[in-house]
Amino acid sequence: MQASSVSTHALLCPSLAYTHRNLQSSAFHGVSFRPAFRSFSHSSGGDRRRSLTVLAAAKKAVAVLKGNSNVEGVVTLTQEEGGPTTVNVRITGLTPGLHGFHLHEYGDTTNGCISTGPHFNPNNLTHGAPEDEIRHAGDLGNIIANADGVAEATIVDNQIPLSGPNSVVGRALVVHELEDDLGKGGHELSLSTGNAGGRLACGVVGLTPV
Ligand SMILES: [Cu+2]
Ligand SMILES: [Zn+2]
Repeated sequence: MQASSVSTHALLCPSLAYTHRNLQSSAFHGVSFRPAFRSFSHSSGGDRRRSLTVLAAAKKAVAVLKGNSNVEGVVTLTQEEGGPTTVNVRITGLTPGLHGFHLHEYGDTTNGCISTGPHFNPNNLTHGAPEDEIRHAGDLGNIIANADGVAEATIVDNQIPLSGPNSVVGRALVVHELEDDLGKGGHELSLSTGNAGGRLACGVVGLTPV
């Protein structure tokens, strides 16, 4: 359990993000996955067919972030069964610089972003950096807005699956006013929120066609 919760988290630059997405849709789905599925559906080995069917399952989700300011954005999450989740972020209207970016526990925006609750934390740990072993599952670190207030990022993380007991579907993504200190700022809020300030925009993660 502990070993599997060690994070593989990577922040790729935007140009790599597009390459990655193209590779996924052309090479992965078109060539690799579907022929494998089709060939086994003709075979009589029931168990082997079932395991390959699971391998072929991919999930995709999207969150549309809005708030009480002009900060807004769209975030897509994709996951091949058993693999990490790739999060593609584009948020506009930010002040230039770093902004905390998290998955919060609830997909509830009845009272704005406040009602999304605390960071998603199924293992009951303290706040940290995405690379840390001790972190909330929802700790996705910071995104960086450029001089135009636009933040684009691709985050790859293995603690925010789109299925199973710790699925983040139905929870919410939140972008913050300030930099997340990743638990190391020494502020009284560092170990719970990273002292990332107000919630500028949020959106519920919902399934979308792959
Ligand atoms: Cu947050
Ligand atoms: Zn946290």
